Amino acid sequence: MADDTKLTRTKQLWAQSGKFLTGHTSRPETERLPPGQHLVNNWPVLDLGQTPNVPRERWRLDVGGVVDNPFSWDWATFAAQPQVEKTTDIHCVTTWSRYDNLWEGISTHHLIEMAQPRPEATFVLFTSNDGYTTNMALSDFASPDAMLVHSWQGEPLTLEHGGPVRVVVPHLYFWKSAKWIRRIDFASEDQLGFWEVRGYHNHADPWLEERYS
Ligand SMILES: Nc1nc2c(c(=O)[nH]1)N[C@H]1C(S)=C(S)[C@@H](COP(=O)(O)O)O[C@H]1N2
Ligand SMILES: [Mo]
Repeated sequence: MADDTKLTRTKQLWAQSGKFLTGHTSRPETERLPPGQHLVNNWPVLDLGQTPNVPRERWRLDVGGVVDNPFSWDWATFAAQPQVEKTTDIHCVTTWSRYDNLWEGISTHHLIEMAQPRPEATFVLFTSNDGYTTNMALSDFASPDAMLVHSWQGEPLTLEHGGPVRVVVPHLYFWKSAKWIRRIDFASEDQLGFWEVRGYHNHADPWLEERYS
């Protein structure tokens, strides 16, 4: 189609992902806790038990797959991208939720605009420095609240929570938010990640209790 320019494609993606924003912001405070969840004030640590210690000086992020502009960022290049701050809630499938987490980093909108995914790119696979993987639809990754973060509550993200840089996709259960992110691949086909092949739900919407498949 003549109007299938890169700009049109990107705009369509934003329009698709706008539905998440609408659902989120219109929810009243009394309905803030998803079904089956309880509120915590601490921030539990959950992972496979392998904490990869990659300092900022040696950190790299590779972005590739079916994109027009694959790239590899070091820390300085990542830090030079437009920075945003957002406050969002965490919902873990193990039933704890934590409100009002202040994140600082880059929006996934910006990363997607830099990478220029091709029209056939409809899925994203995340690979982390501990070998962990997780997957989602590109429309979920493009949610307006989704970020790659380096700071939490104004302090550098600690190693145990995925520092130097982790993914945060707050409208999905937290296992979809990869700690210690190493690479992001855009793909035309869905590839299940670590927990998704072990029976966790492929989509993971806490409001629909999409815990296990
Ligand atoms: N790289 C990596 N990312 C990961 C995990 C992991 O084991 N490795 N665990 C996931 C799970 S199951 C959860 S609940 C959250 C926990 O993040 P937190 O330890 O910062 O609370 O990280 C997710 N991201
Ligand atoms: Mo989890």
